[in-house]
Amino acid sequence: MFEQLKEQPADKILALMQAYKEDPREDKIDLGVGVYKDAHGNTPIMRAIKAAEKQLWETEETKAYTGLAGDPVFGERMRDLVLGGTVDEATVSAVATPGGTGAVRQGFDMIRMANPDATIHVSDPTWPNHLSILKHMGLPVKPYRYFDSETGGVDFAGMITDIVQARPGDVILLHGCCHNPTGANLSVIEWKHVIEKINEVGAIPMIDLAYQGFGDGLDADAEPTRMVAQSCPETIIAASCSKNFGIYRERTGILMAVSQDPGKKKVTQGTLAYLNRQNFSFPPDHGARLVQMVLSDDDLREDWQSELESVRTGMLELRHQLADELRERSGSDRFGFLAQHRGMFSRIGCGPDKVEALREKHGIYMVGDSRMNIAGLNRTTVPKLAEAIVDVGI
Ligand code: PLP
Ligand code: TYF
Repeated sequence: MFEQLKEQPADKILALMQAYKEDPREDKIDLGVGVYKDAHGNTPIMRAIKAAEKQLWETEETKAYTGLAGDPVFGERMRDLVLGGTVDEATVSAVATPGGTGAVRQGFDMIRMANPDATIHVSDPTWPNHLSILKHMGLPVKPYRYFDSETGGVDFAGMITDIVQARPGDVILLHGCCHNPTGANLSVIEWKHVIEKINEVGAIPMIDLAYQGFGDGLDADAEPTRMVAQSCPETIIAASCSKNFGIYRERTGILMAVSQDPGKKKVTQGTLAYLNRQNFSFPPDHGARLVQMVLSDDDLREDWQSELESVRTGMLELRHQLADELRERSGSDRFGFLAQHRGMFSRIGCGPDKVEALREKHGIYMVGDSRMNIAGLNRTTVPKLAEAIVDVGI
């Protein structure tokens, strides 16, 4: 039987991690995988998470199963963090999932159950795992224009032209904030316009929210998701706790389905729990419990928010420093978009030959599509990167 299996393509981002590890150069710079790193290159456990973990160790009395949807309090706290009380709770179904990826996967599964003919419209480009999961599941996919490599911003006219081609019942997958891999995001006014078009064509928005708190702040980053959930008859939301709580390996995320018709909740909630049961039964609890504890305790929450805020502003400072260094060295404003982008990533917009030159000649590792993780930089490496970018002729 196993002889029937074929070799599967490797994840390019994860393969790059390995290549970086094997590079003996001491001054190499890792701008690959999307993991937050501090100025020393470490991915610390956040203070509030560590404190919650200690408290949990002291007080937890059982490791018996939770429920198929996870602990309901986790669901409530996450619903409030993401939706901020902007929609009636009677309209929100939610299940805990293994990470944001688990939420995305379960969301696609729900779509397939509800409407196997739905085409999923994805931004061009999008997170490669969206495409690989959709391909694996055999769901029809169609890209919509998104990134304008000339300006480093969003090709908004192209995006709208493509989105209105969707059929009723199709799904439009949107990054809630901090677009991965480009870093280019819609303005609030542009979001309003997208929502209008989605409703006009009768499509269903699905929002992947993996970086709430990494862009313009916790509420600002959730604002587009809230607008969508308030304005569309049905919304699917896949949110990750990996980055904003720094609990990557704990696999913590949530899938929410919002229907403006509260009569739908019983069946929708039941479907999400059913899908968890088919795929893994109970979702992981440890990370979800830590998140729930941090969000439920005023002191822990305040400390978490303040640490998250320093992470966010630290990345913004690096963006500004890099844009300034590049303005000086290139004598032009063509890299100004780096300061406009938000989140961990920016796509610099060069071809794979230049990405390779950065790696070979300068030991700078970015993903082949020229996506770089800003958090892989520090004040000292920013000028080195700027110099290398100009040196290889980007
Ligand atoms: N969606 C996007 C766009 C991402 O970049 C990520 C990666 O971090 C995820 C979802 C899910 O991450 P995780 O499964 O680690 O929570
Ligand atoms: O895009 C990234 O780098 C993050 C982390 O298969 C990641 O989202 C990368 C690859 C992968 C899962 C997560």
